Amino acid sequence: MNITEFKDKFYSYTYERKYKEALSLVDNALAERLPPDQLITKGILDILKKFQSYFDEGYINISAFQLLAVGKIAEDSLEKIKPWLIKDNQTENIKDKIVLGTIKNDFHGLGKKILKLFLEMENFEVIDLGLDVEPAKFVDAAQEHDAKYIFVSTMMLHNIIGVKRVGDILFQRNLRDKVKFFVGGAPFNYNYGLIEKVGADGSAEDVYLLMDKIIGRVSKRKKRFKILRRYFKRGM
Ligand code: B12
Repeated sequence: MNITEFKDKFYSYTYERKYKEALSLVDNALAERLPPDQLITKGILDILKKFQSYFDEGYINISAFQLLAVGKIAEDSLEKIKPWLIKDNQTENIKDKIVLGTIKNDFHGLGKKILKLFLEMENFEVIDLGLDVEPAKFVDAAQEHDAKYIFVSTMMLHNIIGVKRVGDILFQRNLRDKVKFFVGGAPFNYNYGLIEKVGADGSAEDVYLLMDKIIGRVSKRKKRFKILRRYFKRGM
């Protein structure tokens, strides 16, 4: 099996809500030594984006129930792939600490899960606060663990107020220069202006762009492509 075949089959199984088949497809792909990071970035992430666009653009009638099934299959597949993502270089020093979570009232956990996997792969220490996190808790955790970054994820526009609150609390506690505040998720991907409005230092549409920002590791070709895509998106 190659990655395209994996993607096609994974799409059919998720679309038809065939949980067991999708999960054993992941097992087979891993057994056949398909690169685990590509199973995520070129497989599962692409499929999620496909469902995302169906939902956003109303191409086909996708129910919340269907999305729940897609979410469950994707989450459990990621868990299966996780142990295969262990870095070759285990001796590399642990990088900075990152406090990560979704903001209060937000239960969209897939993006956060993917970020955590890739950040840990890059040897960052991730303090995962989970879903539905009060704004102050992000700052409390950053102080407690002496974290360099706070990463707040949200998929819903009306939760932006909670995200801004994190920035405000950082400011009130005189931590604004000490802690880097990153935000991400659908609202920021659709409207870049919101990044500044919530007082964040930055955002990223996906894990590659994020890694580029925090450790500067992305190929020049990929970077040019992303910049172009971003340019056209802004123009729309
Ligand atoms: C799947 C999905 C669900 C699933 C979630 C499953 C799960 N386990 O997470 C279920 C069915 C449960 C769900 C529920 C709901 N959903 Co929903 N959902 C989606 C959908 C289709 C895809 C989201 C997703 O998982 N994408 C895949 C992941 C991998 O991508 P991602 O999260 O964007 O993450 C990537 C980047 O954004 C970035 N990133 C993410 N976070 C961060 C953080 C930082 C710091 C950085 C740097 C980067 C970063 O990196 C990630 C990896 O590449 C979106 C559509 C959309 N446009 O996003 C709607 C969407 C987010 N949902 C929406 C809504 C309205 C809801 C519900 C309220 C529906 C309802 N009426 O019940 C509930 C809300 C539940 C709640 N309170 O949280 C709306 C929100 C609209 C708004 N007002 O903003 C959307 C936009 C759909 C729409 N167009 O209307 N949903």
